Amino acid sequence: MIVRDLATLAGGEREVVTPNWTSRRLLLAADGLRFSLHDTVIEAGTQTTMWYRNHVEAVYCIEGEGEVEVLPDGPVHPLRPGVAYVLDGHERHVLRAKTRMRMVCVFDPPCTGREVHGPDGAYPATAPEDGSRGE
Ligand code: 9YT
Repeated sequence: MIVRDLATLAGGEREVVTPNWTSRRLLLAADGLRFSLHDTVIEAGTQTTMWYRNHVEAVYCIEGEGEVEVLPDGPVHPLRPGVAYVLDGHERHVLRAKTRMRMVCVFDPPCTGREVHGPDGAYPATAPEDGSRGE
């Protein structure tokens, strides 16, 4: 069994801070699972364009209000606590946070730890082909 407490992650290796969001990565590739689990805070008033070409991401809103728009032509889905979306088609999208939002995110394959978005909005492909655990 793995037990991890969000309260212990602040300021450590498992917390990634960007201007638009802060991701607390509860489970990573090094934990040996087929997914990673993140508790992500999105700053109020931000707009972030993303494109997870190398991952499937599921996002569950537990705090705040905003919207996600599928690019280039929509649709736009309102987000509030209780709403989940899954980018099972690797959709390019933009996330707009009306208020500070808190999202629980699951990535398959698992993130290795320090990922931030590249210029195309993607995280790099992480699946190690050398049998290592990705860290
Ligand atoms: C909702 C979303 O995709 N935010 C960007 C950060 C990402 N969820 C992460 O790495 O935790």
